[in-house]
Amino acid sequence: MDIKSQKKDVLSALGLGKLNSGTYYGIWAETHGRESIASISPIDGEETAEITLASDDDYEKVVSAAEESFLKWRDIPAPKRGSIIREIGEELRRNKSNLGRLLSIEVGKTLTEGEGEIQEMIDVADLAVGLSRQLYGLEIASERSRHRMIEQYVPIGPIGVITSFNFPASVWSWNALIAAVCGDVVVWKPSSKAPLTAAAITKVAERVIKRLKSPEIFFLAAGEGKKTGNMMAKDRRLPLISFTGSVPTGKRIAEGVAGRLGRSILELGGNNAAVVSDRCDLKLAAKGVSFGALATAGQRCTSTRRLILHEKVYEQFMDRIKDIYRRAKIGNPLENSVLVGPLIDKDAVAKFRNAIEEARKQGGKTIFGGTEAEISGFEGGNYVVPAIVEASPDMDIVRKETFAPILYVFKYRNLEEAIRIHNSVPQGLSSSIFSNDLKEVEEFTSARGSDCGIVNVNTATAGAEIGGAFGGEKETGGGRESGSDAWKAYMKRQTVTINYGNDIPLSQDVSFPV
Ligand code: UN1
Repeated sequence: MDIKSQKKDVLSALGLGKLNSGTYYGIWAETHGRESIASISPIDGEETAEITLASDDDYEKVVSAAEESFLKWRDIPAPKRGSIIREIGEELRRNKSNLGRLLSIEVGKTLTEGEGEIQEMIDVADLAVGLSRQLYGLEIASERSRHRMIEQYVPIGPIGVITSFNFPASVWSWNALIAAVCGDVVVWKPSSKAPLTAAAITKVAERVIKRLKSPEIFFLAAGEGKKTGNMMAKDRRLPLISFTGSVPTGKRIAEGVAGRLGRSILELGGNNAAVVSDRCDLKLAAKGVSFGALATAGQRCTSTRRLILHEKVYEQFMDRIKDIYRRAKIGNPLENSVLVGPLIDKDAVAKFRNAIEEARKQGGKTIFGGTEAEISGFEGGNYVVPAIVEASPDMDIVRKETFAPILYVFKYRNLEEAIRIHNSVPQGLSSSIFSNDLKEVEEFTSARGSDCGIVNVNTATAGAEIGGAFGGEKETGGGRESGSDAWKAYMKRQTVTINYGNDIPLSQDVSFPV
């Protein structure tokens, strides 16, 4: 089927049309008379459909409705909230293939990655359902007689979630589905580069909510990027803002939130490296490094951007990597044989080219790719040939995250040097070591090793499971989302002291003789 027909099919299967509303607050705002943005597929450079932008007035309606709904939603016992999320998970399961296809069309992922992202949402839904019966606090021994001291977690309010184009579905779910079982409702501002996926997901959730007559939980305000982002950052009615995106935008959002002493969860850029030791399974490492560097055409925050390679295996390993790169088919990501789809837009292609040029000026040598790719039948798409650049770790361009498939390679002699190079960038999201040497593995995963939030051994920097807490250190922003105890960030922690005696004994033996 050609891409035009696929677009048509998938839109109708998901209840979307050529013009869709980008504002949902229990009802969808009218599309008539509103400004709109187009969802342009990077596969062919053609519009798939349009979404109306949420105006200031729409935003107000969304946040007011969210405030009201929060009061109802937080009153529902958490396990019952979980059972509503379970139904949403089921509805996602039923729509997995269409949602995955729409996502691939909208952002250019391969179909397996598009569907994988919907699977990630389903996994988060399952996790959230279990969690809904496990939102536990503590009891702490009180020093005062007939006093009981407990720590409990209560819902925090309507929260704001701002997502990026590269994971337009799952990152929302890491926040939204977990926050929902915690008793929060969610105002979502999706990336202006992926608004259709957001509308489709909101529709899936809406169906379940209406069928179960639940209070509204998931709100949508697909407003103009910077403006709506800033409004949310400054909005006191949203006690928590979770932002995923670039470091500069993250700083702006964090400042806005901090200005009102709100809370933020930041998941910003990565500059992830893989250390490949001379004591590893080179075949496995080559697979891991190339998946990390090529998946989503290098547009993951977990993409492998730097390869720190032991000098003894340098030639051998590079031959393997180049061979994989040569064989990796670039093109229409809806075709099964394709491994590398397009970049999100023309601007991303320009940034890719600039980075290659900068690297050259700074002394780097491109030994593979680095050019634009023409794909016959898809001339309007944004295709590039993934690049491998021999570089030096202190080059300025290497210290920056370029959201494109560029792999910088350096040589190292001993692990200490590898770790030094590894930790020398401002970002701290994900990392990998490929080694079968216990001492090296332990060193890399110790406090003296990787300084990232995510540390992998013999597996790729990209492709984290949802069960772990996801996020990174340094300029990556310090937030944690999805698994482990990340749920605590979506709740207020309260220390509760209950005196059931007949007097008021004071702590620290303070006396107050009245
Ligand atoms: C992102 O790029 O923002 O670990 C998230 C991974 C995916 C998530 C990436 N599960 O690569």
